Amino acid sequence: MSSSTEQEKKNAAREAVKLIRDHQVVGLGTGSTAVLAIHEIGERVRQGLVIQGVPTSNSTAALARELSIPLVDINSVAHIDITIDGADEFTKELHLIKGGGGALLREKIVAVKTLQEVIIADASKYVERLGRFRLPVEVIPFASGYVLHELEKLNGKGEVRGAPFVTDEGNYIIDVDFKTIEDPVRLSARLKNITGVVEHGLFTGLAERVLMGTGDKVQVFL
Ligand code: ABF
Repeated sequence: MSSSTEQEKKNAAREAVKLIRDHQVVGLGTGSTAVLAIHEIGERVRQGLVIQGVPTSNSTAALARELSIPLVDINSVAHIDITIDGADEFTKELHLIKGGGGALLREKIVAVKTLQEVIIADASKYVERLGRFRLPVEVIPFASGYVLHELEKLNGKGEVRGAPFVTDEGNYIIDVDFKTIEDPVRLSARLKNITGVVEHGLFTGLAERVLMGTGDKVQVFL
């Protein structure tokens, strides 16, 4: 990764963490950009910030524990005040593709419980139309063959990830090439209708803002 991309991620992460207030429940994202934010949060906790963290993956939970960020079980809180998470692609409509890191299901569960979902990204993640990045779809292993076939009917060319890769919930991920995704909202509904699909990486109407590092600045998309 170029140093400028790394700096763009760091700048976005830093601006996002400034939004966190004392006594909030904070969703902790997955991926390299979110990791930078979690390190920043760890520093603020060391300086006295009082929060309860809700991790979006086992790897994020392990990092949070390493940084002594207090964690709380998601099922013991009514809502999450703010979440800081990454994305693989985003548009100016705040439509996202997430799940490159394999954590989309828990990321979406955290997102739907979150009052302020803040996405952080470097400039390479901005696209006019979603689809350059293959869409991750989480499926029950028993249904993977059937889902691959149903995806083809939607003009999606799917490939089961890894050897296969298994998610924190023990499911498979199918990465789907839809070329360009013109209507993410419509495709979201059609994907959720396929028996055996647990969740997918299209996040529409969930992000409150995107903070994009670009050069030495941070651009806010609302
Ligand atoms: C997570 O971070 C995932 O949803 C997304 O796939 C990934 C992006 O990773 P990175 O920040 O390393 O580009 O939020």
